[in-house]
Amino acid sequence: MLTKTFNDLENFKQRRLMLNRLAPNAAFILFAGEEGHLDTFRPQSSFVYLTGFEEPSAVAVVRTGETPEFHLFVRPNDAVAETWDGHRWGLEKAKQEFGPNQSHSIDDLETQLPELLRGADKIYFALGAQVEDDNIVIAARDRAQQLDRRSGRPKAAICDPNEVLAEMRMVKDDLEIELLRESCELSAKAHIAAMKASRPGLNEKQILATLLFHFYNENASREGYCSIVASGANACTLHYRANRRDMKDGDLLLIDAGAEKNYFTADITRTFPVNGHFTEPQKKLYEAVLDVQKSLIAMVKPGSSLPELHEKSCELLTEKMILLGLLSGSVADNIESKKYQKYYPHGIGHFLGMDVHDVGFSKKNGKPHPFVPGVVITVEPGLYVPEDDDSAPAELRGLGVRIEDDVLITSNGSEVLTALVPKEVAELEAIIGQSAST
Ligand SMILES: [Mn+2]
Repeated sequence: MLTKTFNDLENFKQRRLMLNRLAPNAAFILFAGEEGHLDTFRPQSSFVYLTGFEEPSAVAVVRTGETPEFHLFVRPNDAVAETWDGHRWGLEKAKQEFGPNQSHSIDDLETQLPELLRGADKIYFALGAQVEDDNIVIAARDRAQQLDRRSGRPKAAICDPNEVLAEMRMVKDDLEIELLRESCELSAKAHIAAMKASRPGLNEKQILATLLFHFYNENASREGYCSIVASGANACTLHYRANRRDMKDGDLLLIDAGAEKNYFTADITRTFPVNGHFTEPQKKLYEAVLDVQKSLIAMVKPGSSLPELHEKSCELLTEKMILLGLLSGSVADNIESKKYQKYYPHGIGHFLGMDVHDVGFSKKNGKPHPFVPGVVITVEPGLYVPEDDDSAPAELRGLGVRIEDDVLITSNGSEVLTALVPKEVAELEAIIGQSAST
């Protein structure tokens, strides 16, 4: 049975009222999404953020203005369907439990929607996700204008809801931070367990199993994203997800995994030697990335920004690439020619929250958008040397290192929410393989 698991009604109500201030006289239309055949259902983040309702095939309409209204379209009770797919709140209970002014059957969406959109200056709806949903909303918008034709109103503009919702979701309040902290902590424990379990001869899949055991054993809802367990040269494939190679003695293992709980996800990466001992070249590369990651985390504070951090990461990593013999020439020339991208092809990080790549603005009007307290980002520099890169020192070929932590911007700096997971060489060497005999 679905329950209101992560919040009480008041929080959702406050969020809907906030829309009133940010977007007066508008209609927000949010679709929960549909249930797939084989996967577990997870409603769209902004839908849950505003409603707390967790069922598929639901639609929320929030009207702002002088008399704000909230309408919830849900699947009606159906004894047969519920025998197959489980409990539904149904119209009456949904109204009682989730506090809309009115609940409706989802079957009535097309007929009811035009009335709910009448008089709105703007309609906030994410076009382009499902063509059927697009058609329903566009037809309802046109019908609403016909109903109001005597007023001479033009058709309401359909706008991206993230113009407003990303602004809200980007800055986490105390409750959201508490939930995110919980996800980070349980993901951190799973990473530590994976380190302890690591040994040559295991398959990547077995390390994945360790991670998942600890996620679910701590009551996670699901993986926040497809976990990456990449040994040896697989670490150089940024989105490696086959996770099925036998790990060899002398390999590095890169794990990028985070659990979602209460609709907030962690995003953690660690890289360490499968057998518990860094070789000298592995250590050189690893410490280069670690050094850069620490310098960047020290820069995270109110007023700094993702573009600023990214630019600095390119500079610092390019310096390291030159020291490691991967590049020659000056830092400036290698940045100008983008040669550094061969070994550092991705961005320094992203916003984190209900989605792993959470909504938010890294720039506004072309300018870096400064962090404020409550924003959470990842800081994840990496260096990846392709196996077949003849221009790289032979000892570094086929090595990939990324180190990623989740960082909360606070009023006077930042706090690393994933600090529990070791990343110093000595700490890692002490912990890896600890439980390998059991
Ligand atoms: Mn990430």
